[in-house]
Amino acid sequence: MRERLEQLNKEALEELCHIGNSQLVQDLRVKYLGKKGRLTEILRGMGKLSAEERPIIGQLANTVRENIEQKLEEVKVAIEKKEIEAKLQRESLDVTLPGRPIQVGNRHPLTLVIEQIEDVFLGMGFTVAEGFEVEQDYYNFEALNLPKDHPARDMQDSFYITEEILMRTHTSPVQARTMEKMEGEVPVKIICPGRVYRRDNDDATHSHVFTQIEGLMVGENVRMSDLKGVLLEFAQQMFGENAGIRLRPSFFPFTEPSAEVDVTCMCGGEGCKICKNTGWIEVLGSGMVHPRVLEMAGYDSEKYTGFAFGLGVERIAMKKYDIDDIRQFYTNDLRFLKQFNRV
Ligand code: 2NL
Repeated sequence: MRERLEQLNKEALEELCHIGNSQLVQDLRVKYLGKKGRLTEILRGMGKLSAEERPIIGQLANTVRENIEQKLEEVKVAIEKKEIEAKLQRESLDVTLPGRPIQVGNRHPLTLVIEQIEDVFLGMGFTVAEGFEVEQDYYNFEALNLPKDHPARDMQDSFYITEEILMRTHTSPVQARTMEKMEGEVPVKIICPGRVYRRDNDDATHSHVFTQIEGLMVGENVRMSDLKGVLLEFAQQMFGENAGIRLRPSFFPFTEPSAEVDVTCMCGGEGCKICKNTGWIEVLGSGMVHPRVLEMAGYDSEKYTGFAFGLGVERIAMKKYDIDDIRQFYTNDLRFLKQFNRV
């Protein structure tokens, strides 16, 4: 038995000298010292020993166990050290390399212009109202004095979803709904930005989807002069304090009287490519809200009046940033979009 223990001691130490990874260390621990290991197997024979021999062999067994354990620990530490060194070598990292830049997005040019326009009107006490892009025929046309047989409906060929539901052709339905919700309360002072849809063949100056901002003010004694004052303030904040406005008679089914509004060009009226040498840029359509529109929305048109206007955001953005094709706004070309990083 003594010999077997000594043999085991020798064999174990020998085998431990030749292993190369930490999993094998664990395997050898099981093989020699485990519950079903070689040492346990030998010690099973203890019962047959005499009373004198037993403590001596017991002590020897303990020594063998300690030897093997110590060697296991030594080998384990050495292997782990080697493994860490190899890993560090493999994963060598140059901490002096510059980091990868994080791509930061920027606002879309249309968003920049919308926000700028919103700021101007918020400053004059208007609030921003938004609504549905898929609308009922009633709010898109009927409530705006465009009955079913109205010829102006042909002018705005629309995307219909059903007989009664369509993609809105302007943001006016937001204003009609807002008035209806206010139940005759005044003042109404809102601007409504949003996407609108018209059946059109896309080209450099036409897009079947575009962005509109409409404004509406309803109250007692709201006059054409209020419209002029608000729009002049808007023109000066957008295009410079020397900007002026010019109103030309026009027609819209939802306003009476109606006017197109021109703003003096950034060239200062000298004449340039942008204003085609006229000194003026056509910026928006406007007018006094048609009494029938007020009545349909629940306002007494004998007591209250209102003005309204509508502008196309793309047209303004194209002039502001000298963009020559409206489709640029909707094709998501990063080379285009990234140019508005800091404007
Ligand atoms: C244009 C002209 C305009 C309006 C929009 C409006 C809305 C209500 C009542 C009356 Cl609820 N009018 N909106 C009025 C005049 C012109 O838009 O050229 N837009 C691009």
